[in-house]
Amino acid sequence: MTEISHDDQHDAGQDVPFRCGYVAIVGRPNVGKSTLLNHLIGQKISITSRKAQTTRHRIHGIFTDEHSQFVFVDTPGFQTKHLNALNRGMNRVVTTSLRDVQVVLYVLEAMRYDERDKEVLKLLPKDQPVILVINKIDEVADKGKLFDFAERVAEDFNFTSIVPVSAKLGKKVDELREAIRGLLPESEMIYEEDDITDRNERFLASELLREKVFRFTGDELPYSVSVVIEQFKMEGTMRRISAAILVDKDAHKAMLIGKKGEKLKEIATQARLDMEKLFDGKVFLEVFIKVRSGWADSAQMLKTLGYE
Ligand SMILES: Nc1nc2c(ncn2[C@@H]2O[C@H](COP(=O)(O)OP(=O)(O)O)[C@@H](O)[C@H]2O)c(=O)[nH]1
Ligand SMILES: [Mg+2]
Repeated sequence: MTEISHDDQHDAGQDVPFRCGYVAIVGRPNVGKSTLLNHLIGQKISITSRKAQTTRHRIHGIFTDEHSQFVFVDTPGFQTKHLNALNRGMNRVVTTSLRDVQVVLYVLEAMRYDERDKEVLKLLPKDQPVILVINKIDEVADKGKLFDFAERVAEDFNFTSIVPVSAKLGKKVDELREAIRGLLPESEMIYEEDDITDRNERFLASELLREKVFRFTGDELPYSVSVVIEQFKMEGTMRRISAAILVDKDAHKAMLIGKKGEKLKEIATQARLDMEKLFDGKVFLEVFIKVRSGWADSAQMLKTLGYE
């Protein structure tokens, strides 16, 4: 079956060679990498929030069209502070993600370029195309300032091209995809043509729930909150999911539950709606909260929770 559709594609393309490759998205936390990935592939698979440590795992987002397949690699932001076991592990994920990719997107927030961004810049390969992506241009009133900003950053690195975008509004994201396309090597597809990510539904479900925890709680709830899927099964076309949110202290548990349990209810409802959209089917979601102390500092616990 796959063979036949491949041949069809080739005929339609009139000998345009198929291109496919890995595209790493790097930058310090909060510049909008995961938001950009979701818009590049047109589906929400990578969670986003204004909190710094939202993305903890590497995830592939796949976009396939007639002539090319893009495999985007979203990474946790490079952490320069608080080097506990979780953060050290995340930095390792960033560095190893840079190996074996054909194109790098180096993402900055418009008009912000400081030491933390330069730390990331130092890690970038010199022998591969690197595109400077200036994100959040919707927040810049005077667009003329973007030129000076781009020029200043380009003094520090030989970028292949510079593309200003607004990931949140999906502005110029198509232009960015086109800028990347020509840089992909000629190659067969790596994934199936209808794959959108390398992660399974169980993983995606736990991430969507963690996103809601991040979004619906204030800064007083620490970043160490984690989610474990305890049960995931199909009942006909419905997915039945039981999830546990792990927190450090009883006080954190109380914050998550909220007055009369309203906070937890809102978190669970929003997570379920996102899951139903992504999985394109009904979801029954049950959420528990468990208190477990110190997990972000324990290498053993991190392994149990599926961190690399
Ligand atoms: N105004 C604006 N905000 C954005 C844009 N892209 C992302 N954000 C916001 O920036 C925050 C961090 O985004 P996220 O994708 O999680 O950043 P990451 O840590 O680099 O993956 C979130 O609150 C996003 O909504 C953008 O183009 N414009
Ligand atoms: Mg992210």
